Amino acid sequence: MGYKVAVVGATGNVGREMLTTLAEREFPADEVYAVASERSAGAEVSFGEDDVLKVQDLSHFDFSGVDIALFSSGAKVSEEFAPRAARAGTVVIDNSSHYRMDPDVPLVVPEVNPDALPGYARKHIIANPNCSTIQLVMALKPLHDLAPIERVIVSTYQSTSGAGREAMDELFTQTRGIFVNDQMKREHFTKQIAFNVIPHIDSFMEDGATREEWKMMAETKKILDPQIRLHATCVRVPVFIGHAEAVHVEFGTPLDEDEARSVLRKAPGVTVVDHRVDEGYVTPAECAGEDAVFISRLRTDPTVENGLAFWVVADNLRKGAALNTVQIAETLVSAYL
Ligand code: 11C
Repeated sequence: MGYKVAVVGATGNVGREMLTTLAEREFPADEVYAVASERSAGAEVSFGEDDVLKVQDLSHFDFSGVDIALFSSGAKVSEEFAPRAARAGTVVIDNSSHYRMDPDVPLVVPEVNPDALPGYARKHIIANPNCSTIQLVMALKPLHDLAPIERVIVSTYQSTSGAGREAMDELFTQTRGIFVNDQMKREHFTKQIAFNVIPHIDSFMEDGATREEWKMMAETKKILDPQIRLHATCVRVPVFIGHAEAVHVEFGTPLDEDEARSVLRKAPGVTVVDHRVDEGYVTPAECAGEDAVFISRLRTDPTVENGLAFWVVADNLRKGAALNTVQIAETLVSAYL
């Protein structure tokens, strides 16, 4: 039997990628509905190579009979409509930040904490982590199984697609504008993004961290281990797709660098590309469109006891969002629905 699947936020960066991923991976769906705000209702979106879906208005969409809904319309929409869908019997897999820290909602990366998934039964909602958290925990989990992680310092280099399609357009327009001497327009970013980097993603919190930095800390603890201490600096860079992170880890027991490399090579969903030569590492330009989380530049950090440093890169719209959501749906239908 096939499932009825709705993609809410179907016209956005992640929503479109969700439709592509469902089609590419041949998710066992009888029906796929594209749903979005009233503004986008009636528009058409591609599903796979040949199909086109007409976008339906979320405020009038009837979730009864829909088995799974993948939400990617932002926290406010999820807050209002995910419980509505859940009451209709739909299991919601939510890509927004709204339910991630709810103790009754599992926060899942299938390769890392699939055991959390049955918790969906409490609210009929499963949360998909933030993109920058997903690629980080994919790298940390195999290492944490080898030697306990005590502390992580991470600096991110996040692409503009994380902020939406219009933010990508802003990078394009500003870059072009600089060459043709046009007036610089800023709408989505707090500073010029073309030929610049901005140490500010999401809103500021009282302690000086940004919410993006707080999310990386809180979500890593929830997914992996509440004992891990993590401090992040999140930076927006003038890249269209692909988030990169420089990660420094301190372990509670010694960890051999070669053993770490070998364990990461065997980890599901992870690809190690680590040659100490020109081009022997992965950058966002190469990871765009790829499913794997790539690890490069692995080396001992001699400045702390049991320290390891590495570089991790992933397509933030795929493993960081749409792919992880679809993988959750796949695990759900194979084991629980
Ligand atoms: C960014 N990581 O790159 C964000 C996008 O909490 O789901 C995803 C925000 C979230 O801007």
